[in-house]
Amino acid sequence: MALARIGGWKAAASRYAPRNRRDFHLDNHCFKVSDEVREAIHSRRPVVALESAIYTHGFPYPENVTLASHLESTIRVHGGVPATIGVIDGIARVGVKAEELTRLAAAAGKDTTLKLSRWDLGFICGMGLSGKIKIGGTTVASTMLLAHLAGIKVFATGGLGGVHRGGESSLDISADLTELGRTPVAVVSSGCKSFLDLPRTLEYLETQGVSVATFADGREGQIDFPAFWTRESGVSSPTVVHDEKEAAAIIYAQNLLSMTSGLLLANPIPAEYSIPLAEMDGVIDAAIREAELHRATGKANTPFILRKIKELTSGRSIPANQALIESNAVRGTKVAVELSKLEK
Ligand code: PSU
Ligand code: MN
Repeated sequence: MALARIGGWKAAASRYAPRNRRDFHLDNHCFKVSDEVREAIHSRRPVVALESAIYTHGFPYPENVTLASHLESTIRVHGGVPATIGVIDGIARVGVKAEELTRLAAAAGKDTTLKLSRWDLGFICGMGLSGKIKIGGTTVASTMLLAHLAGIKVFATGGLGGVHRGGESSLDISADLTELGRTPVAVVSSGCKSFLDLPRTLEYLETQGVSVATFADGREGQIDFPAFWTRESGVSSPTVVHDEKEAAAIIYAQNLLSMTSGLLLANPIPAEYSIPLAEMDGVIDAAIREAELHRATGKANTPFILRKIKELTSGRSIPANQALIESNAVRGTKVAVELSKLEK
């Protein structure tokens, strides 16, 4: 009887608790990888992860539906396999079907839709087991964690979280930064929005052991770490890469060195969409003041500021935002393609 029970427990444990990295490819009650993505990872095809908090908490509905499917097809056109990551019906999913993507995007702005960072993942999946909580958009931090569980090494997004202004006393520092310090996934982003404290963000990444490289795109001299809508930030990038081959070589080297940290690849917004820093500064200062007035702190801070910026730029920030994410998806795919050549 006791033995049978132990046998039963063992069988259950092997179903729910992966014993080694290969087993992470298996599905369990909290984590599912789509067939297409699993097959692509298995055969070492270039897979690019995409986050879903940008749809649930960054972009308004219905523009986010169009963006979500556009990003997936952009990755395919450039020879990659997209893996959008999010929580649906309480299950963390890597790779979603078209109708699931629409469900995620349509959940934008609803009180019941959670913005999920690393610390909320267990909560939503645990509650999901009892059917209580269903949909959540994953941030850079939680998307990295889930991408790594599935075996994905490259992830494209819009903006990275960072150290908030005044973070030295509020300690509001995005979990994206610590995740980069502990999870070996390369994140392609347009840097950080300048409502954050960029110099402190870079200092913090250095402390976490995260390498930060900005694509030079033929530029000479000082290369700035980009500030999302703006190519220039006045803050110098710690290192520079010239093309996707170089970026892939760094990922490959970090793997060969068994490094457990990630890599931040900063891809400046395409020049034709770049909004001058001085213009954005005024808008951002006003948005920060509004956020303080409404006491939008903690995880509500970033979505609140994004909404205000959209209002204050009469929606002009949206096309720029779309252009930079698309450009990051293309970059991410090219990096993943180069990486898969190195790994073959
Ligand atoms: N910055 C943006 N757009 C975004 C986000 C950040 O310019 O959509 C989202 C991302 O999902 C990022 C998260 O991972 O916000 C960071 O939130 P927090 O600061 O609460 O960790
Ligand atoms: Mn925060």
